Amino acid sequence: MNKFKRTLITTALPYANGPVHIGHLAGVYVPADIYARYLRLKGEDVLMIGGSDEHGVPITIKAKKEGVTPQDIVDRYHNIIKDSFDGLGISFDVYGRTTSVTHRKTASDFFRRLYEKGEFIEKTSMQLYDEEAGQFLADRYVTGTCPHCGNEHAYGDQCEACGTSLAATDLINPKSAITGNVPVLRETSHYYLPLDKWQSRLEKWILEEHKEWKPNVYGQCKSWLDLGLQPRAVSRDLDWGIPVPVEGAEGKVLYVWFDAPIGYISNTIDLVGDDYTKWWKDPETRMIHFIGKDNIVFHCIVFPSMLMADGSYNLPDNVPANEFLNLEDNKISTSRNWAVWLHEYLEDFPGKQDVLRYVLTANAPETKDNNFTWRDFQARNNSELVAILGNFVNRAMVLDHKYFEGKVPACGELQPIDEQVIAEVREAVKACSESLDSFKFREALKDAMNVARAGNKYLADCEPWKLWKTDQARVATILNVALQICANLAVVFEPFTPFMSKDLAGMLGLGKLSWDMAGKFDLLKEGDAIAEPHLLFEKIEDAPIEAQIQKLKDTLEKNELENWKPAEVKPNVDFENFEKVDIRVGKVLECTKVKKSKKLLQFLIDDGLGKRTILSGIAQSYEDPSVLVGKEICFVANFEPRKMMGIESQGMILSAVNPDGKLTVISPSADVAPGASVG
Ligand code: B3M
Ligand code: ZN
Repeated sequence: MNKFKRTLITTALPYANGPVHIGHLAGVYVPADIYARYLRLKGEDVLMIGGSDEHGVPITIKAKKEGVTPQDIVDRYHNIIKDSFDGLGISFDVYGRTTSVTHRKTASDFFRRLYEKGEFIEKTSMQLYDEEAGQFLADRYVTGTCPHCGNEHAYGDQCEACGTSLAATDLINPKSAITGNVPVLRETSHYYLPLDKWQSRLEKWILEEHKEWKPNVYGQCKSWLDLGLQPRAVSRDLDWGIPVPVEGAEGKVLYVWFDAPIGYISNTIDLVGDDYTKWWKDPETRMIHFIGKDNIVFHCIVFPSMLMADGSYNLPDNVPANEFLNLEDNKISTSRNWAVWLHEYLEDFPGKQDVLRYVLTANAPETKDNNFTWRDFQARNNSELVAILGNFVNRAMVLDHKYFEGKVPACGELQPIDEQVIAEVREAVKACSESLDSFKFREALKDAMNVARAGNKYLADCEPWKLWKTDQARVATILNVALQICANLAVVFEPFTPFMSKDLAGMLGLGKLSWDMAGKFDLLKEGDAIAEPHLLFEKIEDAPIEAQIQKLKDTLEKNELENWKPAEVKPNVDFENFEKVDIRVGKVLECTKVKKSKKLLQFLIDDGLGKRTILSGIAQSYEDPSVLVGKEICFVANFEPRKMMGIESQGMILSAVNPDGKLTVISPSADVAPGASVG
């Protein structure tokens, strides 16, 4: 593996049009952070580059909606995102932004270099144009029907239903996202990167030289390459972005997917200055892109083509893209607010960063889409972190305090059971390393957990508390081994749960951690002091979990309301049939809840001819039914009488249903004599 001197880790730059959620974390940032921390522990030279993607249409759409500038939007979300990553312990060496001066210059220079080398084609074509808004519609500014799968809400750059990447002009029935108008076609010219020029080099590089890439990544690349690459426009007619830095391109900006990956370079420059060439151009540096599956083509085909067109950069060594994480069985969606937002999690669960990191890794969508549920979150905390890891460490340390006053006891001669647990720990550590080296983080976490499982079983099997009276030297050996396992846990868990690891290392008095400590059993010396133990993890009760589930239910209801549409009109009825329904006005004389029924109200109505009783299932909409007394309401007078709860109902009260399910009775808008017919 080590033909490389250093590793550059990049993480997809999240759009600064909203906060980050658990889908982003599970897909990109948690695995990247695990990997970066692991390499650092191994003493390798590594940089982890991150930053916000602050251009692109989603940002301008959001700004327009709120009546603020795109800069306002990106300033707001860049800070929220950056702080929340910090809060979760995502250990970026730099977290930059694509509106920075360095980035503007780096991206402009990059474009100009390619332009001067003749690497672009300039093409004039017909593009969608919104006449009312006075602007061209590209990417997310236009929605319509996907020509591949028929999804009616596809965007001009991609269909989220089938994942196909689209050109705005591919859409069937396109509609402007700005005005809702049907766009017209208008001529414009753009710069295109001829991806076809790089087809055969990409084929050789990916399909032949990188067969080790994850099957989901390799497969997507292969199907793109099999389809045959086409030139791709890298400029747009927009006013938010980096101006195309060549003459005659006024009013055009770089396509966001052209400038964003260059952001990795700019942010490296911001961190290390001219030394960036060492990280980007020295063949002894390897580059790893951590991304989600919707970004594969840009990182494996488009950006590498840009880098090849330049000619002086390294290509990525691996792109371990993840699939998607769903939330409670539904696709995570920023616009529908169906997400667990990181900044909210950090507020709702203070001090529980590791729990989220653990659950997202244990459940990572590495090979297929996966599902996050709050119940699973709770169960993994309570039955894994608390019951296995936390419990083992606590037991070992409490016993040590009980028998040896918090000093590391002497290790005597090892017995087979000790040798066995040592072997198990070493095996788990080795497996963990191998899994981490091959980007299998779920597996790696299981391996790390196996260290704790082995420790738990060891203590349970040895039962040192039963030996204290007869063989104190043996108890000393057992606890020495158990404490060494605790020290191993501090090391192997550092990439996954760094907060716990720091806490544990502190209690054990371990200095700086390094990966080569893992598997060793002399990490703690006889007589070393162990701090008074406290619990590493605490049980999560039902209440906070139920509160989160309720929050999601509220979101669901709110979305339903917002998406509510009146029902389709029923088939026509003729006058003759309509006339058969005898609708009249009546005056409410009495109105009370029916005992033992949640739904029914009992009305006594003056119908002009006499009094009648009518039952109506609207009790849940009228907290205090007496408000209806004295009101005139409409009712069906010839509705077949029927008995409910032992009471005969002689008619039907008319009421309207609101989108939120609330019912309201229908009253005439002015006084009408009871018994008057409605029609
Ligand atoms: N901002 C898309 C995304 O957030 C995009 C990634 C850029 S990485 C250079 O999915
Ligand atoms: Zn589609």
